[in-house]
Amino acid sequence: MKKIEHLGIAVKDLNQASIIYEQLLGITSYKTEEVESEQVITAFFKVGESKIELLAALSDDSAIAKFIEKKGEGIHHIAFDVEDIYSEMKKLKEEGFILLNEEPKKGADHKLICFVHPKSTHGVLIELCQEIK
Ligand code: CMX
Repeated sequence: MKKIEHLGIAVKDLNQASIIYEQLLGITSYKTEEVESEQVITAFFKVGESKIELLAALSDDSAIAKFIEKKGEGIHHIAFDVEDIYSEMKKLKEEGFILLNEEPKKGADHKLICFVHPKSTHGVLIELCQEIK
């Protein structure tokens, strides 16, 4: 794992939350992107080397809708930048971590991603992400 790539924050209303985060961080979002496969719309903010990803649900089936219903708005996941997602997934699986995808899938912001179940990481949803070059 190279570094924390971003923190994902689940929000109810992306526009309202973006305004607040623009005020807080003193910058504007550099990208808004829908990820159809995850049923989310995202807004990204760059803070130094790190990023904040605001996530809002596009449907009631979305993981974000379920998360907000159960826990309310807040930090949803921590994403780590990895050099080689395939070898990282293989290593974590062998070590007993519960991966939520058998294969990496395409996520927002030009990334291949894989999630690790919060039950195997003391209650924190972890995302592995590798830049698609
Ligand atoms: N962080 C910590 N715990 C979480 C969580 C999260 N983000 N989401 C769910 N949980 C907890 C639930 O509260 C529940 O805990 P308890 O058993 O103590 O009540 C437990 O995980 C439920 O696990 P589950 O029944 O296996 O599954 P859920 O239907 O609640 O789904 C999860 C949880 C993580 C498997 C699902 O949300 C998932 O597959 N996530 C990966 C995909 C995703 O999150 N996509 C949206 C972001 C996409 C993007 O970043 O672009």
